[in-house]
Amino acid sequence: MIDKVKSIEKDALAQIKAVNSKDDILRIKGRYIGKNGVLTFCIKELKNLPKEKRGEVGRQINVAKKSIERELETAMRRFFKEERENLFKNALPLDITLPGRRPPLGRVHPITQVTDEIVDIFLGIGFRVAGGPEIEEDYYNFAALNMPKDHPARDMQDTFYIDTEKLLRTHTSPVQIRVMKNEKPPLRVIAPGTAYRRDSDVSHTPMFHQVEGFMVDNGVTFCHLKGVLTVFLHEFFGKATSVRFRPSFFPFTEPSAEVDIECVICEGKGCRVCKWSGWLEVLGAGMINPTVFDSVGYDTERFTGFAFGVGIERLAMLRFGINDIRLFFENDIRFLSQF
Ligand code: 2NL
Repeated sequence: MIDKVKSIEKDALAQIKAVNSKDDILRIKGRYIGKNGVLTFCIKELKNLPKEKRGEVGRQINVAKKSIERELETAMRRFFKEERENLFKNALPLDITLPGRRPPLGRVHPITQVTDEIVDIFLGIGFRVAGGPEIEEDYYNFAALNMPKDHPARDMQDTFYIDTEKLLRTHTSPVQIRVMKNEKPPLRVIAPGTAYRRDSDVSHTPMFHQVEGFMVDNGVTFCHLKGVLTVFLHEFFGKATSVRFRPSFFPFTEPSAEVDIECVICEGKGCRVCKWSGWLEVLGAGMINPTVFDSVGYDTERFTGFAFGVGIERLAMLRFGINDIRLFFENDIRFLSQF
């Protein structure tokens, strides 16, 4: 029996040496140590041997089984190794120095970039930011700003009405009225945001963006207005840009002014953008009309203030050299990805 086991082991090891595939290995495994394998059969035969022989034969079977298993394992490893090497041999050459493919990244919209820049400048000179609803009441948008019911600025032509009470705000002034009604001077506040007017051509869109601002305290004068707005324009367009104030009219300010900068396109020499004047209008401003202070309950003997409004699209067009306002809202990725 011992000799039989040894000869089985010898046969198995010889066959393992000669294998050509993983399937060969699996077949040999089945033939010798599988459920119906010859060595497995020997184990079953042990019980037919005399008791004193069983130990020795059993040990011999174990030795044979171990060595067959070890050789099967080694042969299997050889095939795995070859397989892995062939995988690399047949693969396309890999250039690990090639640059990666960048995932497309979003950008901050140019209107948002310019808004953030304006807000940063005013934060730097002591103003804070306020916000409010875009659906407004007639009172906050018009009445409190000295615009009586028959005022042309309230005309159906310019305003999107929702019903007789509610409308889309036509400027961000109502935000400032709400702040004044809720708080006491001294106040320095800006209100950046979206506004709506029934208007659409190369220089107007039905939705547009504004930053309005105001300062109210005891003793605020037109000098403060000029100083603050000049600092703002010098920060935004550069210190070398000349600034001028012209008399104007707004129902909510008295006196009122429009503010021009030297044309940033032609440096004041005259071009199509400045209509050959050398100047560009960029701001409206004025001393807050006492009737507005009456609306919010401020003592006009104690307090004065200035207010201003700036259109963001206009500043963004000048900053980036864009000639059609509608480009900002078409959301063409070829346009937006340039900023
Ligand atoms: C313009 C003109 C302006 C204001 C806005 C304002 C707000 C309150 C009271 C008084 Cl609550 N005035 N805002 C004042 C003057 C001009 O904007 O042309 N904006 C683009």
